[in-house]
Amino acid sequence: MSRTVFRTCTLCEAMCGLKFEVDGERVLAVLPDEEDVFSQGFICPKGTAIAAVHDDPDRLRTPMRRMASGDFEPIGWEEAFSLVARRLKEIRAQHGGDATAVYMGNPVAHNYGALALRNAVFAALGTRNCTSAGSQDTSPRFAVSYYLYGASLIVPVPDIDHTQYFLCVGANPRISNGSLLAAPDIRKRMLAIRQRGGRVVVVDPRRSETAREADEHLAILPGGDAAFLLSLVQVLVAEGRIDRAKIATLARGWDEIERRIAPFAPERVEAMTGIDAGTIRRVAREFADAPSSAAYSRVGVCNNAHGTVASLATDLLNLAAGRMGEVGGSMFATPPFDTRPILKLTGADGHARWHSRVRKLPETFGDLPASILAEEMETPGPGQVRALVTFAGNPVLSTPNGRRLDAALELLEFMVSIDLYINETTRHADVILPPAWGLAEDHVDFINTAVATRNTVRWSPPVFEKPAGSWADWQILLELIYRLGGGPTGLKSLDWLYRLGRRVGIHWKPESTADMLLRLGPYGDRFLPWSRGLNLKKLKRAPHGIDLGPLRPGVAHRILHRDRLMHLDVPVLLKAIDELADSLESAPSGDDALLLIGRRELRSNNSWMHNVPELVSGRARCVLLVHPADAQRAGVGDGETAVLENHIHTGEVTVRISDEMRPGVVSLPHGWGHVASARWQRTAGAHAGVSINDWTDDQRVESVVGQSILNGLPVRLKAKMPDSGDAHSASPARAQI
Ligand SMILES: Nc1nc2c(c(=O)[nH]1)N[C@H]1C(S)=C(S)[C@@H](COP(=O)(O)OP(=O)(O)OC[C@H]3O[C@@H](n4cnc5c(=O)[nH]c(N)nc54)[C@H](O)[C@@H]3O)O[C@H]1N2
Ligand SMILES: Nc1nc2c(c(=O)[nH]1)N[C@H]1C(S)=C(S)[C@@H](COP(=O)(O)OP(=O)(O)OC[C@H]3O[C@@H](n4cnc5c(=O)[nH]c(N)nc54)[C@H](O)[C@@H]3O)O[C@H]1N2
Ligand code: SF4
Ligand SMILES: [Mo]
Repeated sequence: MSRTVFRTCTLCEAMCGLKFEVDGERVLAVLPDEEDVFSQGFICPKGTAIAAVHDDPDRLRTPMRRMASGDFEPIGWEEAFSLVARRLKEIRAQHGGDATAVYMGNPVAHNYGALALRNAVFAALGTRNCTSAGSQDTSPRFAVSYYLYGASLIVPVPDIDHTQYFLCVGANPRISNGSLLAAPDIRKRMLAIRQRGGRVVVVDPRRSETAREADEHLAILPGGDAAFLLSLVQVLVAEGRIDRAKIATLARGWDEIERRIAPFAPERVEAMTGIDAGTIRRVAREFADAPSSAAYSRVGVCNNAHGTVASLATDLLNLAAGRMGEVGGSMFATPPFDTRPILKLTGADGHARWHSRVRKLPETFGDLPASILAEEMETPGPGQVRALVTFAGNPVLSTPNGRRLDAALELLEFMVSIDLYINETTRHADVILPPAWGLAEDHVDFINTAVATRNTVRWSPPVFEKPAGSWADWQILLELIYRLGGGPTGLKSLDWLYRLGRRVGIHWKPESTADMLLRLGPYGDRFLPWSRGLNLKKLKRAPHGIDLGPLRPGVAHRILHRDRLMHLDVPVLLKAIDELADSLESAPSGDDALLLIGRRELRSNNSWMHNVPELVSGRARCVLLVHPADAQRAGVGDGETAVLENHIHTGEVTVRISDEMRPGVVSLPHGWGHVASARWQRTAGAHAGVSINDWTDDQRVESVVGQSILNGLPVRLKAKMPDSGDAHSASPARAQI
């Protein structure tokens, strides 16, 4: 008998409501949930493809152990857990906690059980060598938020549903469906801005899908955004368009900013931005004169040179133009789960409280930059990384100089991965522990509701019952934590209680944490039986979610600093502005060099889901977009295989000639390069593509947070000579344990 289950999509930040038609263990259809309070019937092709991941025969269903041949054999859960716990404990006893590193990938952000245990994992391992996808996409934003507002997760959201002027910098929400901007069907929302007489301006070296539908596209030079945004602020200051009294009610330290940005006159940033001074002045005036306006910058800016200053400058522009906390401006969500107190309690939040051993790069929000992994494994000495735990990540494809990491993983004494697939990274693991995965789990969103364009909350039940004998992600993590001597909070003062409880059959569940956060949050019942506020039980009775209203105006209500002001007088940020001012005249590229940037494709989800036939069928997507003039200079034609080279790597790419590129800039999507995992993911292997991170440089990091610089990398493009190019060779297998 078929049944219907409503569930939020966990693949990206848009949180679309899905409607699953299910018969037994089979998904008959995945449709949009027309009644979802947030997405109101929108979904993208990836949402539908969830069913194919569920049915994928290549998805792992039992723990796997790597053999000396490099192939895998299935093993039982008890054997797997005891092997993993024994090896991790041995390495900790012999070499200390920091000898084990952790990498947590993007899907953790959509996995509340794993998020709740994140710090407990680090504490149980006793390591500070924690890394994540954050250093490829968000660390600059987190650090800026931490300093300005007092918590990394306080991120302003452009109020796109009410704005009359949307300045979108280094983001392609038409394809990505927004990042740190949860807004399903962004295309419709952007069209609506134009329909109500507003203006959309997109700043991107490529005329992206989003730029194509904007009023104006500014083809900036890669890495020019920080200078561009500060120059807009400088124009507002120089033209006397600043309301200092108003700013003083919201922020402290504005004077320092004004002094620091004086060098960023439009004429002086032309070389770095590739945008003429007249245009910069005009955009600044338009932004200030519009009835409402919101500036937003994202991944193309964050994972670039000066990503922290650019993220800061985005907020400064909104503040300078009087748009901070205003309807139609840059606002703050009031999320139902207020995680800030927990993050404070567990010491998870902060910046530069410790540094990496080899390169001394700082921690951000508890994570070190992932680009340290290879060198920490290769460099001998106390604290050398000898073991790795990966959770839902694929750093060989997603972090810079992936091939170096690919080789370094073979130096490890032990590696365990918690993942659905054998991929380019997990193929190195001694043991892979596969979760029963999302559809067999309940779900609430802990993070993305904090960056949504409207306040909502929704509970998702599992679509299927968890198969007997299978483990959820959080159960796997918790089992490992207990076996390593820890507990679910990561705090010694509390964990002994949970350990005691477990012995008498009382178990920690992420659901209880969700219930507590909801009840203590801004809409909660505070545990008062007569309250009309929310608790999980009430939430479960609303299958399409509960609408909690529009974003609330004002800034102070979200700031954690005691004085409720934005703090702009932050030495590390001010110094970074000064350093940028000193480098304004330096040209970003060499003579014959092209600058390589990345992109996302609609039917792609970072490095995974390429094993879903519907998502990889048709025209090849892993192609290098090259401007016609650059292609002609290199002597390469459309559809041809050419050679891309730089100081890190030389390899082949398929060229697509396109005038959507700024001349001198070429674009390759990330997350491809599946030759090494073709044995285990057959469809992905047949559409392998190449990894952009074979060319990116792990030593090239932004100065404040050590964020990977993944965009704007100098490369040379050449026609293919007979015999050139290479293949992704499989690394030798580590000895069996
Ligand atoms: N050059 C360049 N590199 C980039 C980027 C770029 O723009 N340019 N973007 C960066 C960005 S923004 C990100 S977020 C990273 C992403 O890179 P990563 O975070 O390293 O990983 P993903 O490619 O998202 O792979 C996710 C893995 O999790 C597994 N998985 C999926 N769902 C689950 C689950 O529920 N449980 C478990 N245990 N596993 C699961 C999948 O099988 C897959 O192996 O890439 C970054 N890399
Ligand atoms: N379809 C799809 N959706 C996704 C994902 C996916 O893989 N596929 N991944 C999800 C994840 S993990 C994230 S973090 C979000 C990211 O979502 P977004 O932040 O929207 O990131 P991208 O789509 O990579 O768009 C970045 C844009 O920046 C441009 N760019 C590159 N360099 C520069 C530069 O120097 N300056 C400027 N101004 N622009 C530059 C690129 O050309 C590109 O158009 O998307 C999420 N959604
Ligand atoms: S836009 Fe994102 S959340 Fe919505 S269906 Fe697609 S992948 Fe899922
Ligand atoms: Mo990301």
